[in-house]
Amino acid sequence: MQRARPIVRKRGFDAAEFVRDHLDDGGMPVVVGDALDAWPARTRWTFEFFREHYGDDEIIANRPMFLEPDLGLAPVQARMRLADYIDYIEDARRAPRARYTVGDLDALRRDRVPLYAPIYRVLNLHPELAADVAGSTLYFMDDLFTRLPGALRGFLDRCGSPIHYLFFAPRDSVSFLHTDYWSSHAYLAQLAGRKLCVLFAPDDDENVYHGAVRNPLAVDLARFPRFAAAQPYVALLEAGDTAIVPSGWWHFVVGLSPSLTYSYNFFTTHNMADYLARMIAFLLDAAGAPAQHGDEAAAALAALREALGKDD
Ligand SMILES: O=C(O)CCC(=O)C(=O)O
Ligand SMILES: [Fe+2]
Repeated sequence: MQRARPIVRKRGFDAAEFVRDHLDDGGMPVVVGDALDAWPARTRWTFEFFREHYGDDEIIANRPMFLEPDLGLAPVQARMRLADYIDYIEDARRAPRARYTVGDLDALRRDRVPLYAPIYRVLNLHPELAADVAGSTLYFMDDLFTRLPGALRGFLDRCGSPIHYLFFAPRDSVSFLHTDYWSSHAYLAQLAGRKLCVLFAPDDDENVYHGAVRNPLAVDLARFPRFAAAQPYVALLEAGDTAIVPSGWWHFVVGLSPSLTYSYNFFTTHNMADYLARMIAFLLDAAGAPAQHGDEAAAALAALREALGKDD
C-alpha cells in the first residue's frame, strides 16, 4: 500500500463544486469535515442514547457481514437486542448475549473478524429520528432520490436495498471490497469512533478483479498480479467526518475502534440512467412476485407512472 494516495479533505462546499469535482465523470471521492455540523445526530446519537431509548430493537449481526461464502471465514449469524449488541461492540472480545441462527460462539472465536450488523434501518423503525440527520441530506447535496414519489421512496427504503442505514461497528469490523448497488453514490457519515476506508476508481475494475480481491490490505499477488497496478485512495474517518463514495467506486472499510456510521445511497443526474433502469427492473420483478411485496411494488410503480404523467 506504499502507493496509496490520501483522499482529499474539504470544508465549506458549494453544491456546484461538489457535483463537478466529485460526482460527475471522473469525480473523485472526498472527505467533508463540516457536513454534520448542523445535524443534531452528531451530538445526540451516542451508544448510550440508543441503548437507553431503542435497546429493545432486534439486531441481526453476521460474520462476515453479508455471510459471503467465499471469504474463508466460518459463517456466524446471531440475533440480539440492540442494547446487547452495543455491549458487544464496545468490547468484541466478550461473548455476545445472543441467539445463534448460524454457527455458534466457538465458530465466532475461531477468527478475529467480529460480528457486524449489516442492516439497521433506523428511520423506518423510528421515523421521529429523521430530523436528527436533516432528512438524510447534506448541505451541499442535490439528491434526486427525494424527488421520487413518496409511495415509491417508502417502498424502496423498506423493501429494496437499503437507502439509509446505521452501522454500529465493533473494532475490526470489515466491509469487504465492493461497489454499492444500482450504481448509487453513497455517503458514510461518521458519528462516533474511527474507520479506515480504502477506495479504488471504477477504472481499476480489472485490477481489483471485479471485487474478487476482497481485502486490499492482504492481497495474494501470485493469484492477483494485476492488483500491483491498482491505485488505492485512503482516508481515516473520525467522528464528524463524512466520506463521499461516488458511483462505481470500490470500497473496503475497517473499524479502528467501536464506531457509529450513518450511511445513505443516492443518485444525481450523473448516475440517474443506470440507477433508474436498475430500480425499475427491481420494481417489475417485485410486482411479479405477489407472495412477497407484490402489491406494494405495483403501487410504487403506479405512483411513478402518475408522477411522470403529470404535465406540470
Ligand atoms: O462498514 C462500513 O462502514 C461500510 C459499509 C458499506 O460500504 C456498505 O454497506 O455499502
Ligand atoms: Fe458500500
